[in-house]
Amino acid sequence: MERTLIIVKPDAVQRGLTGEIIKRFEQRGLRIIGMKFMQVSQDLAEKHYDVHRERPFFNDLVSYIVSSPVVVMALEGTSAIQAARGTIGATNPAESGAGTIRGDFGLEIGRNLVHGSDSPENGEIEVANFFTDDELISGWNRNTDSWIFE
Ligand code: IDP
Ligand code: MG
Repeated sequence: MERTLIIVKPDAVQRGLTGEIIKRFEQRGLRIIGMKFMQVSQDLAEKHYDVHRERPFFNDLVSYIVSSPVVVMALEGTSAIQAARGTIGATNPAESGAGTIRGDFGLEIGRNLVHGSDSPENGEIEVANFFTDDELISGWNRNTDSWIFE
């Protein structure tokens, strides 16, 4: 089982797309192990995007993620990283295929609606950055699990 951190970014929450976005991960088969509505702090934003610190868009990226509340989810599943990133689409919504979240709802890279972790290692790190252990319910079972996980 892999873990991925999903952030429904400020633009998606403001546009009333939270439910639509959660639905897509849920129907993909990923199991929710944590979820909350929160305001990301400047410190947490800088930590989350630390790998992009030297990029020219870093300040805009941090301003964007702290600009308004977000919904964060920790999801678990086989190939959770790859599956979630497929559901999300390419970084630039203009290059993202129809049927993906960014391809269906976005136009610009700086308003691309959703974050998903890019590797199993980063999934673990990012989930731990956003959730305390007691906010996570790992290892619970859905009655449908055997119809989703072989
Ligand atoms: P990802 O979200 O698809 O994993 P990353 O390369 O990790 O993409 O970039 C993190 C976020 O930074 C993107 O989701 C996007 O919001 C923003 N971003 C990435 N590249 C650019 C850029 O060239 N200009 C402006 N914003 C960018
Ligand atoms: Mg990334």
